[in-house]
Amino acid sequence: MLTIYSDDHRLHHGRCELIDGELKPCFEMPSRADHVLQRVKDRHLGEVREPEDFGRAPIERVHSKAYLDFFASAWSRWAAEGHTADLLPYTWPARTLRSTLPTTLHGQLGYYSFDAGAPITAGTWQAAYSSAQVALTAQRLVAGGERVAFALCRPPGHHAAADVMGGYCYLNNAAIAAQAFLDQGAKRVAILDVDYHHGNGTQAIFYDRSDVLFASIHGDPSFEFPFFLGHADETGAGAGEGFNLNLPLPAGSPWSVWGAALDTACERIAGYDADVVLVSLGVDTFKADPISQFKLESADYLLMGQRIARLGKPTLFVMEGGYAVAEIGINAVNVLEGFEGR
Ligand code: SS9
Ligand code: ZN
Repeated sequence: MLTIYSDDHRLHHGRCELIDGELKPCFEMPSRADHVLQRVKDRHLGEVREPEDFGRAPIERVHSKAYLDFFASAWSRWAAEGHTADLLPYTWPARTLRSTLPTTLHGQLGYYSFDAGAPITAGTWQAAYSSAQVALTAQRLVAGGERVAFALCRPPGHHAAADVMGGYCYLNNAAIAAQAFLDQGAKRVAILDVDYHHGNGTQAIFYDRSDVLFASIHGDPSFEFPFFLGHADETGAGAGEGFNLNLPLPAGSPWSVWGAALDTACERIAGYDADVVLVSLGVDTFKADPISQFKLESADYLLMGQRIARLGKPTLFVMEGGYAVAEIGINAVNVLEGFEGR
């Protein structure tokens, strides 16, 4: 299968995140994408191509213009104030406060984010923009008749909502690609989010719509990030009622539990009559992931790919999380090899 990849991901390299009261190096680091790309090449998965540039218009189909303008200009505003450190928020409009847009950079950063896990550096906008173009380029290939394509996106996207960044995510690559399928004539898109964390951004973007089915298997938000979305009783709203499926699982879940949830998600997707299946491919379900609590083995990712292939649909894989850097390539490419029946 074709892989779409851009070196621009390197332009985003956050310095640190807050872990247990200390600033530690970001888990979401450039070498993640390098390892996945290397494994794609080592396993001769197929050709690797640069993304095309479809501009801002397809991104504006998902994200608000005000949010994009803020994100694109945030670093230059920060630098103009004389700063060189990463730009990180520290105040959010939580309960009892008002969501009114402030005038200052830090106030606006709090308004447009939900956690302190998405640092803005000098190259973050360009990296996130290119990551979205990677997804859009792979999307075009599948829309044009390819059975499958792999968008090797970095930074990831599934925690980003229409006008909110967080959880290492800025632009929702999967949602942007899903909307592009619809805008090019697809009637129904199924998104299967297999990342360890609930894809709160993707769910929020499509929650009141029936043209996108969102199904997610993840650490139960009662104990796991993002904590405030991803429960089983979130089934969609209005026209979207019945088109959102959350399958939260307990800490320690191995393949026997995870694979059963995948069967449930796939059965729902099979009943949806989707034109295309988009997979938010996070491999932080791995037993050695440093920030996660599931127990999947590397060989399990082959089974994951095989099960997804049995849906028999044109499929777009979009890279999300995975922080056991040494094994991220093996695990991600195992899903793709399993899909191809290798
Ligand atoms: C761990 C903090 C986790 C966010 C994780 C985002 C995962 C994106 N102490 N912070 S796939
Ligand atoms: Zn994750």
